[in-house]
Amino acid sequence: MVLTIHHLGHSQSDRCLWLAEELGLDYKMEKYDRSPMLSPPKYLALHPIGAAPVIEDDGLKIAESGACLEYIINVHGNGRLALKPGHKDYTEYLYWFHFANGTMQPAMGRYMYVRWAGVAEDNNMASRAKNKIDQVLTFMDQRLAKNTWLAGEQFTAADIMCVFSLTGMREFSQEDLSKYTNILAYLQRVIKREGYQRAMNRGDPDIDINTLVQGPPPPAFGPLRAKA
Ligand SMILES: N[C@@H](CCC(=O)N[C@@H](CS)C(=O)NCC(=O)O)C(=O)O
Repeated sequence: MVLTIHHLGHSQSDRCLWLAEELGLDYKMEKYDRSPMLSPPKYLALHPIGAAPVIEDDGLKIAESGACLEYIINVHGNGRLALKPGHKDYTEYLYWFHFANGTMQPAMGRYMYVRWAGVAEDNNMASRAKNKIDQVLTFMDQRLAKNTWLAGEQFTAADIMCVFSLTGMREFSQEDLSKYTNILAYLQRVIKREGYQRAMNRGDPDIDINTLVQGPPPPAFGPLRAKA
């Protein structure tokens, strides 16, 4: 059975598609639309947590982006796009790979909920959440001022892990990236990659990626727009 990527539209499962395209893998995509914001029943039935991504391979079912990426790299990619112990940028690779879901995505998510709850900006909880995002983005911007990719000179799976928070996630939490010029330049490098373009065209052809990589907040995901 060929590797199957269960892709929920406008979601973190674009990481799996992007990785598979960068590695040139033969894979099958099953596409699910959000309903209206969260996973539809068919996606919920895939896994007890019901969140994207979920992949299937050889009778195995795997969830969590980080686990899916490591699995694909090790089982299908011959270790490509990961840096190994002994490589000079190994620890940077590890750091940025885990920074994505360990620090950045939770920071974006916390502020998203603060916004959705309509908490006043001077509220202690809101300002803490906002400060954490500023800290995260400033740190990443400084890293990208001196490095082409997050781990260093080489494009790696650490980039694949982090980019969603800067692109797709901003349809749900409208961060303004205008002052982070190094992040914006980095995103231009990302969208020029053929693997990224193939993944987005296959997985989310309705997304205009150019609007998601500009500084000003992009339009909200459809149902959120309708609510506003
Ligand atoms: N840490 C998880 C997060 C997964 C997650 O929350 N995915 C979102 C999409 S970006 C989702 O499936 N949301 C719909 C839902 O939970 O119903 C991972 O990286 O796999």
